[in-house]
Amino acid sequence: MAYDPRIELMTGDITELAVDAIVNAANSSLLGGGGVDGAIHRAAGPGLLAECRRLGGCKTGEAKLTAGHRLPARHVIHTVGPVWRGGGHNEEALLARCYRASLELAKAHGLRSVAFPAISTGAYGFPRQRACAIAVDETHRFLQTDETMERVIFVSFDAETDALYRRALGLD
Ligand code: AR6
Repeated sequence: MAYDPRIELMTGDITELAVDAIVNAANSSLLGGGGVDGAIHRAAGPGLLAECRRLGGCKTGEAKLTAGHRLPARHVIHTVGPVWRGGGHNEEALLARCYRASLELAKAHGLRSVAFPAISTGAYGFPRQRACAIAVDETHRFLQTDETMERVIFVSFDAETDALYRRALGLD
């Protein structure tokens, strides 16, 4: 697939990004956890947890929107990636659905810049290379018919993940 210039790569802490929305790799309770979820709640402050309590959780592959509270990002899109259970439990389709649902939710709210962490590749154990390829493929598919999104940023927390995104985007 041809490279879409609206897609950007960054390495670092997603909580520092001043974008319309950062995506949280949450769990179905939406009440916080470790990894990027913990970092987002710490940086956003207690108002985020209070707002999340009112959402009634979120199913795997779906997404919900909150304000960004004390984050530089205006909003947080909470999505729940699949736990990797060997690949035979619909994990790939569910991960693709996280990207699709997050982008559609952003679009529905008029948001034009969205930053994603590598959903499911930490505590949930999804193989990184496959996860990065799915993130890129699903985002390309969304952007093909979208005329409002301006920036989609894939944020890596380490150089290895950044290299996998570069490969998935055909940049190497
Ligand atoms: N900025 C960007 N990426 C980050 C950051 C950060 N500050 N911190 C971690 N990552 P994980 P999951 C990367 O485990 O696998 C939580 O407890 C990390 O290196 O955060 O979807 C939730 O509550 C990895 O590449 O999310 C759930 O219970 C990626 O973010 C569970 O973990 C995702 O790792 C979700 O697990």
